[in-house]
Amino acid sequence: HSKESREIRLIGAPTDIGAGRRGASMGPEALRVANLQQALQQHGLAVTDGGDVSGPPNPQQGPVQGFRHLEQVVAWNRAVHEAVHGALHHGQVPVLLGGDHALAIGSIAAVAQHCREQGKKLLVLWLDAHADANTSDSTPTGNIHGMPVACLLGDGPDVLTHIGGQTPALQPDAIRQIGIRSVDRDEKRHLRELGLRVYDMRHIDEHGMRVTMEQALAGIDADTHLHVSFDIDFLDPAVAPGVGTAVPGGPTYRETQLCMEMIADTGRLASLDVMELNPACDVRNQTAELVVELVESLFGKSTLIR
Ligand code: NNH
Ligand code: MN
Ligand code: MN
Ligand code: MN
Repeated sequence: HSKESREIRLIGAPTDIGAGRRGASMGPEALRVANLQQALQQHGLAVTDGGDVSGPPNPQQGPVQGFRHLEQVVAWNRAVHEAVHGALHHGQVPVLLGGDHALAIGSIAAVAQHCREQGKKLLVLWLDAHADANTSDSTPTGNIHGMPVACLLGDGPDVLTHIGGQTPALQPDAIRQIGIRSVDRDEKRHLRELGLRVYDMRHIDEHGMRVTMEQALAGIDADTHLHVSFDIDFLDPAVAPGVGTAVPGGPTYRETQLCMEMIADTGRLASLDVMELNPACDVRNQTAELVVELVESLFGKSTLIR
């Protein structure tokens, strides 16, 4: 098993513009305080911290026509898109430090664009308690962090669906969702219409994490660019309290480690989002520290001792 030799570039996006609860804007700094860069470097990986992208402040307003802070969400996503695309152009592995999950629109749109340019197949693993497939009609909150999957599949406002040059950025068969356990009533209809592959908690309960990951990773080959969009609320809140929208009944510490290790074993991880860490909800930065361990596993920590 050869180790990924490409340089990792950390890109902070300190905003909670798409979330209902404030605090994810502190996520990038909490991960730095938990020594993310140093932890990865200890495994011999080359890691640069590219600092933070910037964008407008959170005006803390209510939804307008089904969207909260649409204009500001667009501005942040443009900045993220540019930073992620730039890293990929330099042959780096971009690691987006959120920030709320609405920013996955810009990140994944950039990855999809890059894959088209390079003639690579793209597979996105969406690790989350939520499906994030709402539209302005189905959203119960107007929070755009509940909409990135729909936007990437072409269902959303033009200003968000057109960020990556081609709309839709993704086809439904390019995305596989894992850990889902909270889907809004009308969002469920979208998931069915889109035919998304959803490995929900019921699936993980019945088949176990190992079989679930074998299924989710099936078909990956040497031409595949694997992107992981990791919403920290994927984890059970008993081990990861530092998130804004915790849902009980998530994967345990060991199940999540196995999930990350099996992703690492493919050797194809080429970009990553680490989203929704909310230090305002955390206990002594324990969730940030846990996330650092999991990201180490994603980049092959366990293969070093095998
Ligand atoms: N589905 C809810 C909504 O649309 C919650 C979304 N919150 C998330 N998604 N954290 O991952 O508001
Ligand atoms: Mn999410
Ligand atoms: Mn390009
Ligand atoms: Mn979530």
